[in-house]
Amino acid sequence: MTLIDGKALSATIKEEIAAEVEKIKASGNKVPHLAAVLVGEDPASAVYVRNKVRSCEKVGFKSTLLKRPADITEEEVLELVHKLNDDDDIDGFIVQLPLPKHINEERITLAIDPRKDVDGFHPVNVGRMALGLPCYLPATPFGILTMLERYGIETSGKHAVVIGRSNIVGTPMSILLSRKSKTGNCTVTLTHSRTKDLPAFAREADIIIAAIGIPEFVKGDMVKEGAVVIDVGINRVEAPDRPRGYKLVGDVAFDEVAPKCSFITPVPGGVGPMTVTSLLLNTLKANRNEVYR
Ligand code: L34
Repeated sequence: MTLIDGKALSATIKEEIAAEVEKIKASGNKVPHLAAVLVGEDPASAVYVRNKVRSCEKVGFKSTLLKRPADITEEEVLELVHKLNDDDDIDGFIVQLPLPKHINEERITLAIDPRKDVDGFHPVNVGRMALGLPCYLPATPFGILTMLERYGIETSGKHAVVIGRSNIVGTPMSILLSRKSKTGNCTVTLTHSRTKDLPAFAREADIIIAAIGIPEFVKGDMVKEGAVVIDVGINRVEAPDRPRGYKLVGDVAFDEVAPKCSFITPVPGGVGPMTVTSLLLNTLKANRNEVYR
């Protein structure tokens, strides 16, 4: 069993990005600038955005964090988005999700200029992704593809079972793995909460992408010997003995599943850091106008 070290891989890619930033500087061009909008006090979102800002600093990007209170109106968020769209110094920006319930996430996402949508959440980027056109790939699926590629994991002809159909992970992952491309060419089964006998599908998988948001949902008896298991879940479960009062648990029952796997990602230190690094890669693309020319 090989543990896919997302933290270490992410550090390696950040060094590569930092080297690119040095080249950009040396040629007298503007360094990449990422802005992040964080609304409200969701503690997990605060951690994720902090990791994004720190990673920008690490690679030499400029970053701007726009923190707003939970009671901000939808109109005010839209105004902020328009400002960021129009700000020539900013190459790309994200609005961290989830947003408070009174704000329509769809409306906010649609307001983002696709050219600055480094999350790849705007329908223009989602459509381009589905057609295999140049686009910003959503960061989590992008990070997963990068892990598969860098660990030399063959995907062509494999049966991938995606568990969960969210807009930001399950759905794009199923499309990307099935595409005719380097880390694609899989036969994909997309399973979800209404799937009948989901474990039977999981047992047939060469590659499992667990992104259903239920702690330790994937048990040992749901995994075939030699399978590749990518755990996208980051669930906070109460743990009074831990300093923070909680621990992070994936969507995979790691201790049961790991011994059966050829490759598996841990939580934390797996997909999470790769999500952050992929956002940096998208911002670099934005800075270079690689997607929209
Ligand atoms: N707009 N909203 C927008 N873009 C995104 O790409 C995200 N996502 C998801 C939630 N909402 C979003 C993230 O940023 C999930 N996500 C994310 C980012 C970073 C990490 C996990 C999820 C991460 O850094 N995880 C670390 C430690 C987490 C911790 O200590 O709590 C890990 O090792 O998994």
